[in-house]
Amino acid sequence: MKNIDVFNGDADGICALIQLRLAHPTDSTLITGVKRDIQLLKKVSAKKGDKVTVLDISMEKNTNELHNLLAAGVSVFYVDHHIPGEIPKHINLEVIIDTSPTTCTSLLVDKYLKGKYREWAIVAAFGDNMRKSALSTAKKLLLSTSHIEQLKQLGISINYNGYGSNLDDLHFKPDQLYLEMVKYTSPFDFIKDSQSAYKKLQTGYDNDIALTNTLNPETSTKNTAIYKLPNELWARRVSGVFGNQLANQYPDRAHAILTDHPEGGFTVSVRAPINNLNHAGELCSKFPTGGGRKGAAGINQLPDGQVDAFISLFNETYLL
Ligand SMILES: [Mn+2]
Repeated sequence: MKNIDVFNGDADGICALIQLRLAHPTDSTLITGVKRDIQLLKKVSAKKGDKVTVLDISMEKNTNELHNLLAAGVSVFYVDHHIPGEIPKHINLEVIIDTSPTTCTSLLVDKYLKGKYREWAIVAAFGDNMRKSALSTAKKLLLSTSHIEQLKQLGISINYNGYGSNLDDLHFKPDQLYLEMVKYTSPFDFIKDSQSAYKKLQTGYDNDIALTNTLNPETSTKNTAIYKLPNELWARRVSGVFGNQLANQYPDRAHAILTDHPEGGFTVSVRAPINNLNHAGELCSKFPTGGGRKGAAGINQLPDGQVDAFISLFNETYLL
């Protein structure tokens, strides 16, 4: 019997698996990718009796492969917070899915494990830019403001590390980062350890985010702003966290960040206004390679010819 862990390469996916594997250590095959590489079940080869754990990737985008695994006699444990589509009913499928905009996969795992590795769940909630949920969870642990700030910085930098067109854009491959961090039962030990990956992660984030200071929106209204980022490595890496930063800075405004896609067109990140976490997933799902959650979503490759259509739909959606 083989264990296969399939997880999104962002903070939420990685911290969800850290919690599960600290609680239930086991040898497993790791399958992950850049944050936008979500059709991960395609990469799974499993047979009857194997156990696949799936974290923080949309079931809707993996539905055929999920059906195939179940039909082959594989057991699947699925935890996620993206719009799932139709959830199959199967004796070998255990599902924890909650699409509420105030929860993320790591918070769902935290609940499942009854708070056993809660600090890692807080890191993830900050990574997914769910500040309110992160803070209310941190309150339960009676953490000091400066400790909360450390978990927040870590969450933001792990999330930052997941962005890029391909694995070569990233400072750390997500599976490497997972293996490095799962050695620490507490994220504070990872942060404190001068030999850990933390410093490189933090420096990379600081450098890239500093470069966004000079950017101006391509278009903006009272309710929306659209940024186009230059076709550079730093811009591909920082696009997601830059969107979160704008969302936090202008909580009543919706944001879209467009970066050049290497094969043409654009990669799009959408952030709903923090004060109205709605419609982002729906909006992006109207485009063939789009999807996501109510508060945060994206389009993997928006063809040049559909940019205008996207911009008008985006403005229409959030002018309401
Ligand atoms: Mn997530």
